[in-house]
Amino acid sequence: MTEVVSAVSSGADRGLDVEAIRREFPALHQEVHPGKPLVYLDSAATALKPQSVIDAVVSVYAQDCANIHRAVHALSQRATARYEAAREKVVRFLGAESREEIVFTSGTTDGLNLVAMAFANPAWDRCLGEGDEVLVTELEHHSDIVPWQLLCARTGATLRVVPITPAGEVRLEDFQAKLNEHTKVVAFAHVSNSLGTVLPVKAMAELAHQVGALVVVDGAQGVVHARVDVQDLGADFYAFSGHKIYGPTGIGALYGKRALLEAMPPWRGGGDMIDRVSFAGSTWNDLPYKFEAGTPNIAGVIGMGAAIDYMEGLGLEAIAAHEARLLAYGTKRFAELDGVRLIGTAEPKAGVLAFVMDGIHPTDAGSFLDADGVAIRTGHHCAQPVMDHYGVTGTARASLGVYNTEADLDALIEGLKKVQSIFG
Ligand code: C6P
Repeated sequence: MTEVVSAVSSGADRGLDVEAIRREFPALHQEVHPGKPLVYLDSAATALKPQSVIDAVVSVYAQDCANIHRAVHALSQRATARYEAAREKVVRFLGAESREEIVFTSGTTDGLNLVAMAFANPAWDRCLGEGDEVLVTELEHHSDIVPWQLLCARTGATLRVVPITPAGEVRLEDFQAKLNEHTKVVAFAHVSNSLGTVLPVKAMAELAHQVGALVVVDGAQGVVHARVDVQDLGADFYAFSGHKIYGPTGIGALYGKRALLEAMPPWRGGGDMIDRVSFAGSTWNDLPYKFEAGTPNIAGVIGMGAAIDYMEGLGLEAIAAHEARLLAYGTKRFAELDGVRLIGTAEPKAGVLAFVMDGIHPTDAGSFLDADGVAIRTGHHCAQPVMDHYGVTGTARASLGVYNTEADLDALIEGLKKVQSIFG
């Protein structure tokens, strides 16, 4: 924690001391090829981990290695206390009302599937049927499309899609035009991973609630780029992943309004989620354990708690301001390049710079950049409908994290110039 605070300068704008931050991320300090130090511009795929997160995970296995909620011995008590303390951190991080509203999952995908499958369960009075509609937007990640397709296939409900504009925005009038009394669920990203678009979540939630629909927000990219307050946003459900917020992979959390989670049937059965089991039938544990069947990712939860401490130590507003500055700088530098088109120019936008190059396949661009140590992602970014919208099979995507600098973006631009010269 002391280290984290030291990475915040004492300036009035709480600007970040990025050099101090960089020292906290061991993965940054390597040559990926001889003489080529890593320039990491792929944080939207997964963020690098600070030493405090790594230490938290290691300490679980090194000292507090026990199962939780099960034993009276000291190790189990310590592990349980750390696990539940992490839940309190998520409550605060998302602005939830209580710990009952935070379910640990394996990530955003898992959380979205949990919610979608509840709408297919006849044990819930909100179970969908023929004539009901689920509304998503055209910019969704596959994790926020396919679970809803599976739901519709099971229930006979219809999936409808809000189109995006050429800039990659979701206009409120287009969203409203798709809402009607049959809309039972709307699901959309807080921030698009393939375009960077920040969606007007609060206004969309208000419109959806006017027709009685529930609002499910895919927060995988949202929690990284701004302070989230699920109550203010009006989200009924909000899912995110630990690995995007500088925490471990394979862990995440789902926020759900308490009354909804109370009424929803459990998704998976197993240990810890029950109250009483007999062959005559079983009853369920209290929230949130009803949705946490089996031994969870204990070290992951505790590591994610450390990641929240890390981000809050730096200041979520300071992180957002740093990324906004870098995004503006990167966007300006891209304008220098002929034959390169940014895909996704929404207002407002988060730290994603996706692009296509005339006559150069994104994978080739990515490979040549990698040879210079510059890590970006290429492909469809698990958002094939977005690629269809722009008539491309894929894009190259640079995405920003708290440890990035102007120099990283300069390395990207110089690398792209070199790629262009190689391809003539
Ligand atoms: N996007 C990217 O490179 P999981 O895999 O469950 O942690 O997160 C899925 C997911 C859902 N929604 C959005 C908006 C996302 O960005 C992601 C993950 C990564 O863009 C990996 S595909």
